[in-house]
Amino acid sequence: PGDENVKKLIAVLAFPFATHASPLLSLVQRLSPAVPEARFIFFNTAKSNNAIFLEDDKRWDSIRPYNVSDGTPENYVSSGSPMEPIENFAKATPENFRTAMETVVEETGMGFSCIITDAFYWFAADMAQELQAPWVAFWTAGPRSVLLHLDTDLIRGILKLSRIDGKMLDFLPGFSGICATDIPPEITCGDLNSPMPRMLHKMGLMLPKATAVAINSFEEIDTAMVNLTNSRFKKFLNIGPLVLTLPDLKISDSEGCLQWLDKQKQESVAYISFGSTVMPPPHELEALAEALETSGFHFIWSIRGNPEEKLPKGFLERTKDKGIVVSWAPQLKILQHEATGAFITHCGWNSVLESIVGGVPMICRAFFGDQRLNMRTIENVWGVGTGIGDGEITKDGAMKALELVLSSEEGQYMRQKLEDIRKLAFDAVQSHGSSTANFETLTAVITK
Ligand code: U2F
Repeated sequence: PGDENVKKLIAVLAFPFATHASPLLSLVQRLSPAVPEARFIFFNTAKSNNAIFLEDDKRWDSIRPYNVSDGTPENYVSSGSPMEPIENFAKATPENFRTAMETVVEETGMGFSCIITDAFYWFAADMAQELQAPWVAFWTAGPRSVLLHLDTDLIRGILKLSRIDGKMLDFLPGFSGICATDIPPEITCGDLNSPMPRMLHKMGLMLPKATAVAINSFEEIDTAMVNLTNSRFKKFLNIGPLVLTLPDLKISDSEGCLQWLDKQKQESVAYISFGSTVMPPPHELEALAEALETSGFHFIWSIRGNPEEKLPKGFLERTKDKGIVVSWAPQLKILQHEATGAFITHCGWNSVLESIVGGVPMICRAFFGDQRLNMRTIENVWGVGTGIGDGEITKDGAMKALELVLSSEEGQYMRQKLEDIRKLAFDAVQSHGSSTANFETLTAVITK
């Protein structure tokens, strides 16, 4: 709306790391037409805002990026640890958000009628109470991990921190057969005084206070979780997969991955990506490269940075007829292409959903956070993928997994199961689907 038609201000508080802010922006883009009189202020770091707001996109004029401090101390010299920017940012919250929100209130003379935040932001419970406004928390991962965070204290009490190896979560409804070592380590053994475990612990305590928790998932993907989540939150709204509910965005494919795929046989290509933050250690990259070279399967490998430096010497030249290596791939389109037959993934939730939507079985090498839990769900609950070796990538383990998924009957069986789940995903976002109904409930919460 033009300034004079703005009747409501809605604050959106994004988490600026990994793939958190862009699904939150997708959610807000979907909400905005439903609340035409509202202006959404998207509070996020400058770096993340610059990455996700496309310059020429005027479709969502009612969503305005607003930069907040990223918490980098003055004269800061980076140690190179990838956790450091996250920890600096976590320390700067919630003051950085509060300052920015106060400035907007002063500038516009309007108060916020609703706060939509990344679910990590437990402090929004207090903000919402002060404003007497609803708090909508958005969880960017799966339903199992959010439930476990609620029970951090219980789980820690039962498992006893020092020895979790070999212990099972059978005492938790819905989690029998899941090992304690498979769940996010922040829950079982993280130091609750350090920034991320502390934030997640507090989140577990505060999230039940949210007016609604929205999640980028759909009820039918994990029916065992539906009653459990409904009983723990005021409103738990599966509204995804969001990738199926947005207009087709321009996805750049400067390296021609899709054209190359057009020339490949059906279900013959392995796509490899470890998401936006993970980089496997050099010996695992080498093992995977050797497995691809020896097995001869065709591949697209998305690897951030300079591939010449990351992959074995001569690998790119020797495999140039078999595969493409790019620094960023049109993943969603690749996974929907009929030539793609396997996805070697770190099991980030967005990747898992995209693989399901594309009907591509997964070969899993999980690293941190919810990823191992997602891997177990893929393997044991849905049966649509396999682990790789003993957790680390080895040449032999990768070759066996590729063989299994790309050229065995078991791989075909996984594809059939995926077809069923995939259909459920598409049904959920149809006009009578569960995600559509939940989205309407969510709209009602923010328009009230
Ligand atoms: C964190 O996950 P990541 O950001 O590491 O990974 P994903 O959730 O799988 O999201 C990666 C997204 O980046 C896209 C891809 C996904 O939408 O399509 N992408 C791409 O377009 N091209 C590429 O070459 C590579 C990736 C965290 F690490 C996980 O544990 C969490 O589950 C996740 C959600 O909270 O956030």
